[in-house]
Amino acid sequence: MERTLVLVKPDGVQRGLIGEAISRFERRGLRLVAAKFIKVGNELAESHYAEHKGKGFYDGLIAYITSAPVMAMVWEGPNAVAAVRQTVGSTKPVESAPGTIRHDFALEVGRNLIHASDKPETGEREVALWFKKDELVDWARAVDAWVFEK
Ligand code: DAT
Ligand code: MG
Repeated sequence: MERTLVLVKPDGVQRGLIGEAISRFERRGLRLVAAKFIKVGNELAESHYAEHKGKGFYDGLIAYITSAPVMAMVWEGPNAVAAVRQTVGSTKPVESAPGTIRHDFALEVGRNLIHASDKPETGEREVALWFKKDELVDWARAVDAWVFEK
């Protein structure tokens, strides 16, 4: 089953949107695998955003993600990466579709509330970066057969 890393970023936490985000992923049918509420240090922030090092917004991005606690989660399901990106919406909130989290709650790219892995390979890398193996919970829901075809 495909897995993806989701962060409710500091603005989402400060604005009381953890529950809203979790609720949307639950309603979508995704299965929660792991969650932790943590203050992100520079080392983790820099590894997580390594692909953006050198870009104009990089320093602001590191300052933002380390500015207050985040809610880090792993969600799984068929095509979990694409499903979560769709529910989250485009990077720039004003370009995201109505009904997405970024559309419904955000205005600025530097305050776009949620991180979600962008490809299955990124999902694997990011899950391993944020969670130890024994923090990932292998479980079945009674409703799984009504959400997952196989
Ligand atoms: P996403 O978070 O949708 O995967 P990304 O990986 O391209 O987007 O960028 C990571 C984060 O960096 C993004 O959520 C917000 C910030 N960011 C991206 N492009 C930016 C820009 N042009 N100006 C300011 N911040 C930006
Ligand atoms: Mg990205």
